[in-house]
Amino acid sequence: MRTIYSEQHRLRDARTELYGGELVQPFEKPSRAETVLRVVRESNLGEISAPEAFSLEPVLAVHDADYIAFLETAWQEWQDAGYAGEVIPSVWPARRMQSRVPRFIDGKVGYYAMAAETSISEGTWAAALSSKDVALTGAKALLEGERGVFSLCRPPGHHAALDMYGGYCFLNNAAIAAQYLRDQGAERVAILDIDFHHGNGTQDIFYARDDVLFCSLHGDPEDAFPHFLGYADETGSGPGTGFNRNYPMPPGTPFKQWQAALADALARVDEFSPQYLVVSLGVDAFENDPISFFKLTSADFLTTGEMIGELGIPTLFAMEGGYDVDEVGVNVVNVLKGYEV
Ligand code: 7XA
Ligand code: ZN
Repeated sequence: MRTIYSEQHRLRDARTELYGGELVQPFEKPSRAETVLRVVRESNLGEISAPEAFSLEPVLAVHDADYIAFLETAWQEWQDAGYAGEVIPSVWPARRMQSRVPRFIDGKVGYYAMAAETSISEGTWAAALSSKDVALTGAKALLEGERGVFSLCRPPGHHAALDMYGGYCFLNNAAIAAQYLRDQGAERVAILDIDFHHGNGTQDIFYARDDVLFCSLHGDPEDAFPHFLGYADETGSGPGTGFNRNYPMPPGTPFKQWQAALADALARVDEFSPQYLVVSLGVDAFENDPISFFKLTSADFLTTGEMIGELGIPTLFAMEGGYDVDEVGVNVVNVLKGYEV
C-alpha cells in the first residue's frame, strides 16, 4: 500500500496544551508521525510519496470561508495583540449570548474554537494545509485505481467542523477527501471513524446528507471528549436521516464488544454500497493510550484491518489520533497490513 507523507507536518509543533488545568507538552506532537513513518518503512508496506499541492477549493467545499480566513491569520493577529503565549481561547458564545464574530482576536478565537486544549502556534496553518494535501493526494490515487492508500495526515482532522477547530484538528482531512471523491464523480462515499474520539466535525459536515454515510465508534461522550456530540440518538437530519450512525462505548470496552460495533458499522457501509470508503484511522482505542479508555491490543488492529478489507471497497486511510508514541506505528501499520491480507 502506498503511503502519502509530508515533512511539513513538523511545522505543527505547539509548546502548550491545556490539560487538567495545566499547560503541558501536547500529546499530539511531531514524533507521532515520525514513528508511524519509521514503522511503515521497516515493514515494507509500500512506496512512500510526497503529496501534490491542491488549491483551497476542496477545503472550501466543506469549511466556511470566514473560518478558513481566521485560521490563516490567527497566529499573526495574536502576535499583533502583543500576547506572549500561544493562541488559546478564554471566552465563548455560551448559552443566550450572541453568535456573531467579534473583531478582536480573543473574541474570534472563542467563536471558532470548540475546545481550549488545542493551542494555535506558529506554523499550524502551513502544516494543516499540507495535511489536507496528504489526504487529497490519497483520494486522487483511489480515483486513479489504487485499492488502498494511507494518508499519513498530521495534524489530524475529524474534530474540525464546518467552522470550528479543536481536539488537535483544524481542517477535516477525511471530510475534504470524501467531498473531493464526490466532486470527482463518486455517487456515494462512506466514512468510517475508528478513532477513540467521536468525529464530531465529520458528523457536523455531512449530517443532513444522504450521499455521504458516517459511522463512528468511540468513547461514550458522557465520559469522553468531545462530550457534546456522539450520542447514539444522533442519526442524521432531513434527507440525511439514517445516514449517521454513532456507537458510543463505555470505559474499559474490550475488543469483543468494539468488534461487534465494528461489524454492525461495516454491515451498514456494505448496505450503503459506496464507491469509496474513507477511514478516519485513529489508534487511540489502544489499551495503553494515555488519554483514552478502550482495551484494544496491537493484534486487534490487525483483525480490524482484515474486517475492513473484507468489504472490498477502495479505501483511503486518513491518520487521526493515537498517543502511545512507542506503539502508534505498529498499531497503524497493523490496520493497513490487515486490510491488504
Ligand atoms: O481524536 N481526537 C483526539 O485524539 C484528540 C482528543 C483531544 C482530547 C482533549 C481532552 N483533554
Ligand atoms: Zn482520538
